[in-house]
Amino acid sequence: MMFKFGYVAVLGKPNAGKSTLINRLVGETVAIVSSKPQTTRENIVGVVNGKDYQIAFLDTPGIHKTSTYLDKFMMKNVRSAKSGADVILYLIDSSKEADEDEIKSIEKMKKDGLNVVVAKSKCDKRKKNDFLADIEFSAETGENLDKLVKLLVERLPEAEKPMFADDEFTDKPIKFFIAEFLREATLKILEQEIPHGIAVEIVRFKDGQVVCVDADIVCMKNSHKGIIIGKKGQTLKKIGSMARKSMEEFLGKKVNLKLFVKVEENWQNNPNKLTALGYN
Ligand SMILES: Nc1nc2c(ncn2[C@@H]2O[C@H](COP(=O)(O)OP(=O)(O)OP(=O)(O)O)[C@@H](O)[C@H]2O)c(=O)[nH]1
Ligand SMILES: [Mg+2]
Repeated sequence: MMFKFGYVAVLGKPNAGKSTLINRLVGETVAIVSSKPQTTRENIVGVVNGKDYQIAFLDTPGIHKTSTYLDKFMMKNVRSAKSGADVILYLIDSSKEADEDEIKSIEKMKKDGLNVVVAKSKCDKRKKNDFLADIEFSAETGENLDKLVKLLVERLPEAEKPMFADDEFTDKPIKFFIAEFLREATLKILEQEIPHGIAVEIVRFKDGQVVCVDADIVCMKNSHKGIIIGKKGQTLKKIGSMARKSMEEFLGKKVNLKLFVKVEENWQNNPNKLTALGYN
């Protein structure tokens, strides 16, 4: 039997379950997950290996209307994933009602001749959603994941050999994950709009028996800084300890994490700052 390899771009609205699906299939954390929309900010590759196939999934930011430069950066990522992929896996959240605009945009992709598989995610929490998808699945319970992979493999082009080595499961460097684990902790611990205004900058990363990480949490306003730090520094301490645990699990080593909170008004619209943060 011929080997198959291809890129599958996973698209959908914010919070549709794209990152959760990819993590589950890869078996590693390649993308942070939270209950808040717009968690993923850029494309991340997650590699899944089978006996006669290799799939390079592209996790993408959730599709949303743009207002800041950061939003524009995020949607540029979606467009590039969409145009570079062999297959598009479009996720519809079946725990929510169907959305007319979304259905129209799926029809347009098909009309444009794109190789689209439409899947309803979160079928463990299914609501009345009449949209007829190719398949439904749950990344939480694992229902239909094998069928979903089979469906995708059928659509992949043939290839001589895998593109990624056995032990290579992503395209991002370690420092990226370190920053993302810290951002994930802020998304989980902070409320409302504050986490959306946060970026993380790794100021120092020193590998050794113990890994030393100094990181800046960049936020939009002085009032946000106060909330992030919390009474007697309690909130920042919680964020740090959650992030450190994820980092230690990922690296398999102890981590010494030092956090600083900085205010950088309107960084989401500052091209230089965005470049410095890696959003370029
Ligand atoms: N019940 C249930 N919840 C799920 C499932 N998949 C994901 N979730 C939850 O849905 C929320 C969003 O998941 P993400 O994987 O971050 O969604 P996303 O599409 O990557 O979101 P963005 O990065 O913001 O675009 C999280 O709270 C997940 O735990 C599922 O199969 N069942
Ligand atoms: Mg995501």
